[in-house]
Amino acid sequence: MSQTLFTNATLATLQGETGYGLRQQAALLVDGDRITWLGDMAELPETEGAEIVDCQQRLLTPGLIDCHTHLVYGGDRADEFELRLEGASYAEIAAQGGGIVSTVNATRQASEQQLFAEALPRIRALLAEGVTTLEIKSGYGLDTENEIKMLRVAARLADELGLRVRKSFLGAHALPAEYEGRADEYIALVCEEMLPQAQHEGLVDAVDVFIESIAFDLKQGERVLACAQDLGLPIKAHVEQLSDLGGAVMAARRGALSVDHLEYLNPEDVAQLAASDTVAVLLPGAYYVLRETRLPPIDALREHRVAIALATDANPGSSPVHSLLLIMNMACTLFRMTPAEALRGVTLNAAKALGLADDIGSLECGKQADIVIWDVARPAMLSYRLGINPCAAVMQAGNWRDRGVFQ
Ligand code: DI6
Ligand code: FE
Repeated sequence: MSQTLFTNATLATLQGETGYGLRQQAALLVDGDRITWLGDMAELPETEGAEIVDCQQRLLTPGLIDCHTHLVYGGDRADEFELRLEGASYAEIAAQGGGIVSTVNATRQASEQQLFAEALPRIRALLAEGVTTLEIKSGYGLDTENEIKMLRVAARLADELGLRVRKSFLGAHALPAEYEGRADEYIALVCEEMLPQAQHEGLVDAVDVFIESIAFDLKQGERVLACAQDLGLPIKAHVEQLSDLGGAVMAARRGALSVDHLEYLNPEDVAQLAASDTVAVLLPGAYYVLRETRLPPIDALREHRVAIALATDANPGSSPVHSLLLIMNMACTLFRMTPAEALRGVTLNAAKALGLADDIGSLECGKQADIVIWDVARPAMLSYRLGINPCAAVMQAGNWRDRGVFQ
């Protein structure tokens, strides 16, 4: 099995309860697909035949993880961007048959091949900045055939790009037009047909639901999550994005992997999140694009030591954002998070949000060798600058995905 020894590195290991877990003048050994040793340059292990990569004090981090995306879809919604700039709100556009439902029409019309081709440049943008794992949701098909089509595209993207992809079934994302006035019937279809079939085809790693005034109410949302749990699947939920319906507490009580968005989460409910292992996934891209002014309860989340992850929420409506580095900057600038919290949010805590923290998310012996080498000396540089990509090379599961400067 091939070995790679990274020498003269600065490591942001993310080990420890807070901070970067920084090690200067360090080295790291990869054996096969795993990290097998890391320590000081003064204590290099014996390695015979290992490829030596002199990092020249560059920063190494775990591969970045985008734990919430809607990257597979048809069409675009630039027209709605213009409408919002003229004063229409996201909820008004949705109520008039635009929004998610308009992407559903475009997605239903697209072939699997078209969806794949349209998703590629979006994914490549993420990969160029060191993403090694990402989550992709369905939710723009809203019928059995088209939800499964979306999830197949996600699986194919993983195969062809050699990426780790987690597929979330989001059949309860919006009410399709043909079920107008019959939301409970649609939820029954989701639970009894769509989800079991998608799972039967091996296409579901977790189940998500949108609990919101423009989507499904708390009871309908809980029904979907309960069905998912009956099938043995992990759950998560879009909650408290535009209003407070109590979705976060309900999902956390059920042991959800994550609750996502949270701008309207009542700070007094955060203690109930802290009682679970549920991760708070914040999505500053949607906050920014929708020009939201209400901040998620960051101080309360911090105080109660709830793990906070960050993601792009990449989607054609509320967050046409394809840069995790930009998201880290937004988390600092808009949400007043620290650069260390931002890095934890796209590595270790994002791994937790996907239920993968035993395997990825930090530089630690035994974990997958998903490693990014950055052309910077200090980790705060990753959050600080906008519009520069300092990714110098990427290793995924012990294989060079992009040797970059180490040709
Ligand atoms: N919240 C979001 O931010 C995305 N879905 C959701 O439930 C937006 C999806 C879209 O506007 O197409
Ligand atoms: Fe989303």
